[in-house]
Amino acid sequence: MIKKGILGVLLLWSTPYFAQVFLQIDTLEEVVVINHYATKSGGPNAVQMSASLEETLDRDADLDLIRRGGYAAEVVYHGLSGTQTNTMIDGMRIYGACTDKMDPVTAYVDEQNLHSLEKKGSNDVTIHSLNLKLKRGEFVPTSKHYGSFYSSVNSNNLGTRYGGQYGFNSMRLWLLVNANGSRASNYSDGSNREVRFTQYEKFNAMASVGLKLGRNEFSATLVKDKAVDVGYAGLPMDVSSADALIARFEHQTMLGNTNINHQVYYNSIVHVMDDTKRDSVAMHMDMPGWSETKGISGRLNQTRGNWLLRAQYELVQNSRRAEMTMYPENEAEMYMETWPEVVRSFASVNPSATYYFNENYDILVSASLSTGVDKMQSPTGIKQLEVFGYTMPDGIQTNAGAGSARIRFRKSSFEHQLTLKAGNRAPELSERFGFYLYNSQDGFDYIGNPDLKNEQFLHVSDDVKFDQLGQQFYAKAYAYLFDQYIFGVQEPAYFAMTPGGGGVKIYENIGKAFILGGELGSSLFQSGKIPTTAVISYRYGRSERFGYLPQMSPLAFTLNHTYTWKKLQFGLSNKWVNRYNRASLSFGERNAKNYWLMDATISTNLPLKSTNILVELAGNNLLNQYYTTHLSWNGIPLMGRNISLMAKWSF
Ligand SMILES: [Cu+2]
Repeated sequence: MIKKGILGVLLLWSTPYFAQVFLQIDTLEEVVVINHYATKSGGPNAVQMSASLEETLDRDADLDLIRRGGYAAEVVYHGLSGTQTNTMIDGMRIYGACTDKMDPVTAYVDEQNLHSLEKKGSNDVTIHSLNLKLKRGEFVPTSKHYGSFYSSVNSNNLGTRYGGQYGFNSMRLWLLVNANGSRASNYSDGSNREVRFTQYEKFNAMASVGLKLGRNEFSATLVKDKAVDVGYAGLPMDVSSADALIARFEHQTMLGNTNINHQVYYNSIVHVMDDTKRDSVAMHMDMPGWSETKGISGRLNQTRGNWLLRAQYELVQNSRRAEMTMYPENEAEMYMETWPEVVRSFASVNPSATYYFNENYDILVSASLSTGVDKMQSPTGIKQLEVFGYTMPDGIQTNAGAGSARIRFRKSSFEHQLTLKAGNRAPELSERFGFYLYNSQDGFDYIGNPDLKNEQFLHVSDDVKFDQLGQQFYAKAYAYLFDQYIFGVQEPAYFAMTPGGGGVKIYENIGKAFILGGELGSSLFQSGKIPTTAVISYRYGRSERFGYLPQMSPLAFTLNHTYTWKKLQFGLSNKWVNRYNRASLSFGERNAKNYWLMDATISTNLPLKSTNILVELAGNNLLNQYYTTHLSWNGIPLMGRNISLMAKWSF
C-alpha cells in the first residue's frame, strides 16, 4: 500500500509544468499498486507476483473478500455492500449481469490489465468507490519497446497462469497489448479434502493505443474477458460462461492551466449459469443475464492561486435483464424474469475545490448530485410486480446526492486528516425490481421493492500518520451511520420459488444502523536488514432491528517481513485472525473460528543480456490450516497449503 501524496509539490506551485504534474498526481486517496513487484514489496508486504488480483487486494486491511468458490471473489471496502460501494474500471461504470452476485466487477479484468486500485471516498455520489485503473503507455522523448512473458503453476489446484505483454512508447504514440490465460482444477482445503466446484478457466486480452497531436492526447482501449466452466462451491449452481467486452475512447488536453479529460465508453456482459454439473438438481433451470452500459464522462481540473478546482460530470445508461426458465419433471416449463429489463439512465455532476491555506493546512469541499430515471421495458416484469400490488408508473425518478469536506494538516513528518461526508444513495436494481432472486447464503428468495426510499448515510474518518527516522506509524478510525438502511426482511405470507428455499425476503428500509472500525499500522526498519510492517484492524456494525451487520471483521493482525541475501529476496507474511462470533444470522452469515495464515516467498532476478528473468517460489497457507471466514458463503473451506512457481521474462 502506498500513499500518493502531494508533499513538496506546493513548492513548485507557480510554474505551469509543475501545475500539470500537480494535477496529475492529485489523487489524494489511497492507492493499492497492483503488479509492480518492486513497489509492492517496497512497502514490505511480502507480496507475491503469482497472487491473483483479489489476493493482492486482500492484503490491504481496508479490503476483505467474499468468496463463493475459487474464482471471482468480491472485494468489499470497510464492510460496505456491493450496492454501497461503486466499483469502476478506470472511471467507467460497469454492472455485473448476475442476479445471484456471482460476478463482481473485478471478475471482468485480469491483474495484468491493471495498474492500481484507487480507494476513493470523499468525492463520489455513492458512499465509496473503488476504481481499478488500467495500465497505459506513456509519451516519452526516446522510443522504447518493452514486454514480458510469464507463466506460473500451483501445486494445490494444479492451477496455471500464462501470458504476455508488449508495449511501445514514443513521443507521439504508445501501444500496449497483453493476453492472459489461467485455469485451475478444484482446490483442496487444509484437511487435504477436495472442495468440489472451485475450478475455473479464464482468458483475457487487452489492447490500448495512445496518440499525441499537439496539445491533444487521444487513447482507445479494448478489453475482452471470458471465463468458462467456473465452479461456485457456495452456490447451488455454476457458470458455464461469463463474457465481458469493455471499450473506451478518451481525449485529454490542456487549455491554459485547465486540464480537460473526456471519455466515451461502452461495456457489455453476458453471464450464463449452469446447474447441469451438480449431482442432484431438484429442477433444472436456465438462468442467463445481460448487462450493457454506455457512458460519457468528463473532468476539468484547474489551478488558480491557492485553489485547485475540479468538476466532473457523467451521463450513463445501463440496461440489465435476467431470466429464469424452470423445467419441472412431467410439467410444462415455467418462465420468469428475475431482472425484468430495466434501463437506468442518470446524469451526475461533482464539483470540488481544494484550498491551500499554507504549506501545512488545506481543505477540500465537494458535492455530488445525480438524477435519473429507471424505466421498466418489460411487460412481463410490470405484470410480475403487479402481483405484489405495485403499480409501475412510466419510470421511477432516482435522485441522490452527497456532500463532503476534508481538512488536512501536514507538518514535516506528521499528517492528520479529518473527513466528513453525508448523503444518500438510490436503491440498486435488485433492491428495487428483483424478482425471486435466490440468495444461497441465507436460503431466501429476494423480491425488490419499487417503493424503497434512498438510504441515508453519514461518514466520518480520522487518519493520523507520522514518520520518525524512517519508522512510520499510522492510525485510522472510521464510522458510518445509516438511516433508512436497506435490508431484506422476511415476508412469511409468501412462499419460496426455489425448491428447498427458506422463504421470501423483501427489501425494506429498516431504520438505523452503524459501522465502526479502525486500523493501527507501522512500517519499521525500512533501511535496515529486515524491513517489517505490522497492521492490526477491527470492525463492528449493528442495526437497530436486525442485530449485527453483515461483513464486519474480527480482530486481525498482520506481520510482514522482507529480507535480502545476496541475490535472493525473501518475504514472510503472517496473518492471525480472531474467531468471529458476531455473524449477521439474519443475513445468513456463519460464525467462524480463528485462524493463522503463513505465506512465504523467495525470488530472484537473473539478468540475461539486456533482459531479465524473475523466478519466484511462493508458499501460501504453509501451516495447512483448515479454515473458513464469515465471508465465505455457506462456510466453504478455503484453500489449504499451496506452493507456486513462477517465471517471468522481461525485456
Ligand atoms: Cu450467476
